[in-house]
Amino acid sequence: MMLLRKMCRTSHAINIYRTYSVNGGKQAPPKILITGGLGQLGVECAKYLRGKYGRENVILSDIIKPMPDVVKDGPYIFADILDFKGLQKIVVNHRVDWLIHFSALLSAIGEQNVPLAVRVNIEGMHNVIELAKQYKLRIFVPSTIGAFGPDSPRNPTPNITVQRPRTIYGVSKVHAELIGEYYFYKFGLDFRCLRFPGVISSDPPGGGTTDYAIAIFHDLIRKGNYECYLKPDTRLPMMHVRDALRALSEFLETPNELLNRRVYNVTSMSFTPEELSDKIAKYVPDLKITYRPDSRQDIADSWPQVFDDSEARRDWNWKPEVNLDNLVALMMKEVKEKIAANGL
Ligand code: AKB
Repeated sequence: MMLLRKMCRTSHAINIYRTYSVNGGKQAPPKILITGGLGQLGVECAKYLRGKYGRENVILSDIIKPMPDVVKDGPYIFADILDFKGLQKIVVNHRVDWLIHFSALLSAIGEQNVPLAVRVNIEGMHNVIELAKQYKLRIFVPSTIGAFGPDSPRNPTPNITVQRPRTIYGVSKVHAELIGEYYFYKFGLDFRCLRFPGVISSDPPGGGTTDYAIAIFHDLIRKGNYECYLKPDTRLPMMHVRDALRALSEFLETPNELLNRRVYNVTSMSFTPEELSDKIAKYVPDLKITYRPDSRQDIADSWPQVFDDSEARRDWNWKPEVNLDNLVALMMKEVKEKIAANGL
């Protein structure tokens, strides 16, 4: 049985105000609300956490009408992160304890609609952080390698360094990191944040710069060729979704007293489009890759190449499991299954 201590650390005092006991203990497992549930991570995250805490304890939410298989998996509700009262109602009615806030426009799509990115990524963050403070929720917000910029050291990029991103996505994520830390120190909010590298899953890409590493599998499996929007030698940190969800879950369960920070870098590997396609060639021998760099190249050139996650390894034992070889094997299998199931 694992005891999860939720501590309230204010600028004046430290006091424990809630203890969770999961995996069959005396107290109930946390009730978890996931926002932006139909983005890249939501559905898989809900599956993962339902396996741990029970089907009914993880509520997936979004403003989009879900496919029938999403609803079959467990509770799904409408939640608009720009509607504060609506969010209050959900937290009260469903007795939410933990909030996982995935709603965000990613880097490339954010550049195409800056006002919308400001609303969703910044105003939305204001709502959920205030909500978490009011109802004493543990709140997880993902950040990203995109929270760094051309002035940051790129190889490796440490946990604490210069952050001057040049995308609205990056600016909104630095804002999220800072306001979360501020609420932790000022109000004792249990804010937790991981800076993810490019997360690779079989779901089709969703407007990110690292998404070539997803699209390449879909196109090569379906057509045998892929036109890459990044140069062949563009090195970026990456992680399979399985590692990303395990990192999120282990981090959320870590007792507060072990955390020296509220924001940690995590990663699994770094590779270039050329290195990735060389590995895929073992499965698709006559593949054809062409390169036509576009505006996403400038974004990638301002991001970390190798991410230093030594602080996460030290403080809460983070250890990736999926390397480049496993990643390619997993993706070949998972994308083929997805295409067969959905005809994507
Ligand atoms: C993106 O490319 O925008 C995201 C990210 C690295 O945060 N995948």
